[in-house]
Amino acid sequence: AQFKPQILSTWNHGMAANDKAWEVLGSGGTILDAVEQGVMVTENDLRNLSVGLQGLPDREGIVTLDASIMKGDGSCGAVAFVRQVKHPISLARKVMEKTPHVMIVGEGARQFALSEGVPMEEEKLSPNAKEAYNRWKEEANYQPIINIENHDTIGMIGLDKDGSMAGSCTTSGLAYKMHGRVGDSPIIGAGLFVDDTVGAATATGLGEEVIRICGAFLIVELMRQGRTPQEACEEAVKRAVAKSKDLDNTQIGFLAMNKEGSFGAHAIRPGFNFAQHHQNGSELVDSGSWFK
Ligand code: SD4
Repeated sequence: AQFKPQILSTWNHGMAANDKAWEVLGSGGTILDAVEQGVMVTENDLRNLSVGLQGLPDREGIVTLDASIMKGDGSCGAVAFVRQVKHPISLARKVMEKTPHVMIVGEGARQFALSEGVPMEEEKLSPNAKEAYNRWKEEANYQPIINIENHDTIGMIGLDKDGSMAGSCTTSGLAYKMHGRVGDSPIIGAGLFVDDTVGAATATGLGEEVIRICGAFLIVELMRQGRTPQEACEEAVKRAVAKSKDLDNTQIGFLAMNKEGSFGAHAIRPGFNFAQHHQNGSELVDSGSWFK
């Protein structure tokens, strides 16, 4: 069968990431290479304060990163609560390909990164992150904030012309989180899930609320049962709204596609968008939402 290649990723920084992923696919890379190298663009983007080492720190002023990667055949890898690693997505891929494990966290993940010789950086807040952190310290009483405007994790899902699928998700997590806090992004089935007999899904927003409902897995299972990607995302949002512990302060966005190349997205509140790249070009699409 002939499949329609497509790359989707969360938020407008997904446009640049998708361009890269598309280029990788076009030059003979696998779909796994595409979703890895695509989000590496965002991990390198100094303007993004929610992905990569330039992201906002935890409440101790330390940047800790989470990432996961998954192939449609069920292979997956993740790192969480890792410091100093420039490309957590590549480290997640190494966990998948070079270890018998799925997830390595914290100092163990940093040690693994050192042993693999991946690019690392001295710990130092980026100028933007430092300024924001100092402002937060003055005002926040050490309380993690749940800023519904301030989510820009990248989750990317893709399909190639042979019907292979893969996904990636990478983040510095919630700004000013407690030290050691891990969100949904590195948790397979929460922030990311891919099964290339069915489809793929990824999530952004308040990770606690995504984990609670196994968001990405839920969406893929709903698609397996016959829902369209759009219906599946809407059902997952409904579920998240019903189970939310703090609906007034929660934003979540889900993004999904199935093997036929149909796609969908939905969020709790307005403002979520995603980038789409397919054979006819690329665009930024606004999702619908539970609250209007
Ligand atoms: C987390 N889901 O750590 C991430 C945050 C996020 O855009 O999506 N930020 O909970």
